[in-house]
Amino acid sequence: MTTVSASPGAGLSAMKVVHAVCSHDCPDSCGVLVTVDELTGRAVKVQGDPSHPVTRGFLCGKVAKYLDRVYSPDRLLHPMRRRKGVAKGPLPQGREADAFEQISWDQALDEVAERLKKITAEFGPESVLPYSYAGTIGQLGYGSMDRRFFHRLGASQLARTICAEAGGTALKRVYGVKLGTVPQDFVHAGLVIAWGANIHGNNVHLWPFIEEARRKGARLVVIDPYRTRTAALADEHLAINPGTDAALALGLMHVILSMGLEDREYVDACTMGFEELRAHALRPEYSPENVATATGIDAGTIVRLARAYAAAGRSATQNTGHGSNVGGPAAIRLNYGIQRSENGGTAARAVCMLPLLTGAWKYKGGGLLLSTSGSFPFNEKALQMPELMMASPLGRAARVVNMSQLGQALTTLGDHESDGPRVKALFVYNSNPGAVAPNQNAVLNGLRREDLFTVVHEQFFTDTTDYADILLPAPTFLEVKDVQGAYGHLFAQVNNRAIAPLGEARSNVAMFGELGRRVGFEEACFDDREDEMIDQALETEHPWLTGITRERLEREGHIPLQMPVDAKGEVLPFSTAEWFRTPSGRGQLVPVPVFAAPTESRAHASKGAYPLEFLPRKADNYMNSTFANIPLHQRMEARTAGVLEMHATDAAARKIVTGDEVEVFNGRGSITLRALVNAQVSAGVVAARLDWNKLGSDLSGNGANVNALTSETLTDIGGGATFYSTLVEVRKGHDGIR
Ligand SMILES: Nc1nc2c(c(=O)[nH]1)N[C@H]1C(S)=C(S)[C@@H](COP(=O)(O)OP(=O)(O)OC[C@H]3O[C@@H](n4cnc5c(=O)[nH]c(N)nc54)[C@H](O)[C@@H]3O)O[C@H]1N2
Ligand SMILES: Nc1nc2c(c(=O)[nH]1)N[C@H]1C(S)=C(S)[C@@H](COP(=O)(O)OP(=O)(O)OC[C@H]3O[C@@H](n4cnc5c(=O)[nH]c(N)nc54)[C@H](O)[C@@H]3O)O[C@H]1N2
Ligand code: SF4
Ligand SMILES: [Mo]
Repeated sequence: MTTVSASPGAGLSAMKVVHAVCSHDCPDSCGVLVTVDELTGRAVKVQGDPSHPVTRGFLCGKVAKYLDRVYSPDRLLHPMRRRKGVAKGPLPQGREADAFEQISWDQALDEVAERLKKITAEFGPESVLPYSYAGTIGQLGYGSMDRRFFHRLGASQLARTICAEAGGTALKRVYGVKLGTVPQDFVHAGLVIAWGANIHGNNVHLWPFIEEARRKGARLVVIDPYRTRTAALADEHLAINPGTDAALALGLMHVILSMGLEDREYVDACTMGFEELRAHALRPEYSPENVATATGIDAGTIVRLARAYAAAGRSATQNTGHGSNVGGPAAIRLNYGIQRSENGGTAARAVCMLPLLTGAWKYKGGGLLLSTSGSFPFNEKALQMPELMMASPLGRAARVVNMSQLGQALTTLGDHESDGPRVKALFVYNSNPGAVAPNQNAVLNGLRREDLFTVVHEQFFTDTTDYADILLPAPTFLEVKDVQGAYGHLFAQVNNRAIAPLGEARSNVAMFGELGRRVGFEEACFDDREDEMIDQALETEHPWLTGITRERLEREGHIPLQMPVDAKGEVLPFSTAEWFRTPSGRGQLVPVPVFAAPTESRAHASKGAYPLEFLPRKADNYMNSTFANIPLHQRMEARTAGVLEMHATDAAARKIVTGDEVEVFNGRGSITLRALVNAQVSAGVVAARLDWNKLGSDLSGNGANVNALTSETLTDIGGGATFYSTLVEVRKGHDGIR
């Protein structure tokens, strides 16, 4: 905390500037400077930290006006209990409080403790299910005291798969660690491929580095079935058929290997399984012509891209510093878009292999970036204490429930004896499953159960709080202290508390620690608070965190990780064999990735029951479902509010024109939107974006969002959600009325 200016004039207020970190689920983990009026204790300004090498002084459109969210009149500020006789179910926005009565924290915690004790005694501790994701990615807020609490209780464990498990596991299978190209080094690239990555919308701090490279002649190619902001700004947009990325990656390998464009020296030094992969990729099914049929990208383009990709970095003009980037190395910004698909793990694995074949890792600015989260070896074991499960009444590791199948967990789990008990208590924090979880009708049917005791710890009334028995108020990142890594850069940061929690909000750490005491846990670890836990997180032998202490973080705000450097002092991940953390110590090219069309796709032999592929997308100006209730953000997203984007061919075939009400449906559900016929999607693909159910974008009045259509099918690797493998049909009007 630094006091930068104390205004001298009489009666004027003193301002201090506090270093915070944006804790939203975003790769950029921006350094944020919060200006606080010391007399009123109010934050008056947020800005990007100009000294942070990736934030570089700016915040995205979502967080630039963050005080609108922090001081929103709609904040949930007090514990509440559902009023007797009020059924669980959707409540109109702005009127939610009518269904609840305000209670004190003491009453709330006692009631939650009593109910949990009763439920665990009657049904066994595994009948309690925590449900959380990345409302905050601060290390403490994301997973620390909460885990201790549920471990000690013996509650079911939650497999947190909804976002990144397929791709993350794929990356680890190929490289052994979640690490990639240093984001600042994208300025040196000659070819950038944004593969299932909406950089301009979801990872905007990478954008200036790419723009700088492009000013020096670099090319940007986007591979995405949707014409995103990123695609519209690119040199080339390849509108791939959803779920066919493994075919494209194998097609590129086919061209590279048949022309002998691989880097044999690098392949020999750093990979294993090359001959097997080579034989596989050279099979006729991965010829450019066959891959063109699967992906919808023409054969000539595939050959051209493969040659440009393999040539990148090898020509004489590479890395000349101030000169041109033409001929510079190839960097793939792979993001999690491609792995939200039935075979998305295999697709991610195939793409991850490309730089291993061309040796792109050898060059500054080359390689691949999916996630850097593996670079932050925080001591999670100390924070989460899994050994407490042994001290629980269960006395063993509890069963694991997959969060991407919450619908089943709440409706059918327990039908079979081998399932273990039914879920009788659900504790939601850091997440809004009523809006974001797939197969929404099953989820909401589960949440509606009157025999399910539901606690929600939240900042706002959401689509999930409508089903809560007890509501607990949560703080924003301005109101808590935490330590944070990033999945898109290599700086550890401290989030200092800028302002006191609003109302009676309590942090995840404080809330779960206190609840542990109420339930009767006697372990000293339930008394730990933020500072002690930050110290625990940093207490590790791992060399990359050497010298990074809480005191230093408090002083400096952000500190670069101590990554290994080469002779020139450069951090070049996977440039040499030492970097790999696979069992073989090499980049794994085996088992060979095999392309298979998702069962829910047009390309599948069965053709599926519905003809159109649906992209239930994220909004550029929201963070999943976060911000959807803030008027400023709604205005920024007005163009896509309640809209189904479709291609003229599909619209004409259904006699649909822009502005028509259209019902989008499949066997799982239906949502009624307004058609927008445009060129954002190709024929055969339709798109709509995530929103809160209760905001009324479903014109039928049923209060659904896009997840009414998505399934609980899991990815091939990692048990992830498959939002982008969804088939639908579209018809004019709804319920066949028009
Ligand atoms: N503005 C904003 N930023 C965000 C978020 C947000 O909601 N809004 N969410 C945050 C979160 S939780 C995450 S995980 C990251 C995710 O960041 P991204 O991984 O970039 O996430 P998505 O937007 O799901 O997917 C990226 C792109 O993949 C495309 N895509 C869909 N299916 C396929 C396919 O089969 N093949 C290919 N090649 N592309 C496909 C989509 O059209 C989309 O444009 O972003 C974070 N940042
Ligand atoms: N159709 C479709 N569905 C999707 C996706 C998609 O692209 N399309 N994306 C998926 C992905 S990648 C992800 S990551 C998930 C994200 O799903 P979620 O993790 O549920 O993300 P959010 O919608 O941002 O909701 C987070 C909630 O946490 C709350 N919160 C924030 N900070 C705190 C805190 O400190 N304590 C507590 N208790 N609460 C807090 C916020 O107020 C917010 O309501 O959604 C998935 N769902
Ligand atoms: S959401 Fe992402 S880009 Fe925006 S301020 Fe937070 S970390 Fe930065
Ligand atoms: Mo995510």
